[in-house]
Amino acid sequence: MIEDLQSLVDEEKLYMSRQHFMPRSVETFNYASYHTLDEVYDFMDLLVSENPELVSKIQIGKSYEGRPINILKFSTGGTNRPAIWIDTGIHSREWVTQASGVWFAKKILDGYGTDASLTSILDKCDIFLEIITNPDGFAFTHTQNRMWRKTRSKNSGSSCIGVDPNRNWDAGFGGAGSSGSPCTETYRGPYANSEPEVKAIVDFVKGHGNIKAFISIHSYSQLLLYPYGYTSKKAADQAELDAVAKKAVDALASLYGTKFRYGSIITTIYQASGGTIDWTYDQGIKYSYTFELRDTGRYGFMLPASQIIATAEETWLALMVIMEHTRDHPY
Ligand code: BHK
Ligand code: ZN
Repeated sequence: MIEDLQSLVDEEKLYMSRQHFMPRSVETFNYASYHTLDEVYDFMDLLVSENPELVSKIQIGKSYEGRPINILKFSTGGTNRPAIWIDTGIHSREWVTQASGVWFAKKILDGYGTDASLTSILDKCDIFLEIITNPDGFAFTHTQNRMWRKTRSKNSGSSCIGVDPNRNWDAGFGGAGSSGSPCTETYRGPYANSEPEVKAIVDFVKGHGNIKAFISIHSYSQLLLYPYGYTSKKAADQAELDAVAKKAVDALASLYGTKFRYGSIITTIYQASGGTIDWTYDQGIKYSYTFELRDTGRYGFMLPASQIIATAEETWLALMVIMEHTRDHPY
């Protein structure tokens, strides 16, 4: 098993080393490869410099180790329009999610003015895209440990590093389905929002006040989940969330036949407290969803780069269903 992981890590490194050239434009960027943090940050700058009328970059905070936390804003005008949020890579080892995030950025760019549905979404709503939600963890997966999931903050009284950023939100914080032990993968942290990577989003969401859909993208397991994870209480909007999820997974499967299960977090996987979308839902963001992208375990977090584009393409169809529903159901 360890030998198998090591050979996959080596293969992935070798493949990436052949793709490590600085693209001159978003046209020549290699969307079919995994990229380092610097490469993705350079991609964001290229995207903005080539398309300043549609895309801007906002630094919403700094990571524990001082890296900028950047989001892309896609906007065709207006003031504080209803907005759709998409984040990828809050768990750093889930590389197909950040790679899909890059692909989504290109898809949004190309689709505005050519794809009627996306154009109508962007004529009413802004889209915020946070591709590297955990920059310290992501850098660490490239340099030290490909399987790193958490942040990289120091824990007082322990030599173990990091907090699970999907247990650190102020929604049932500290409850069942999270750990109080710093050495575990689901360590919740000393208090809610202790992680600057989480606090940056919390401050942005509260400051914005008009985010209507919040989609947090993980891998793997092929699931589309909605609240709650911290309680077995049903979300007030369960029927609507479930109907939209069914439509979204059907759209996803229509491309390559990839099957996603869907349902509430607690009934579909397990109880988990302090999770992202439970917090956003309790803030009043009705269309709060989490995806778990490919695969179901054959490669897991080591999904081959050859599957990046197909994964992003099929996920995009599901995202469009959620975004269209958001556009058509103002609240
Ligand atoms: C998703 C949403 C909310 C709470 C938990 C989950 C499952 C997720 C996790 O945090 O335990 C599984 C995971 O990272 C793999 O992406
Ligand atoms: Zn995850």
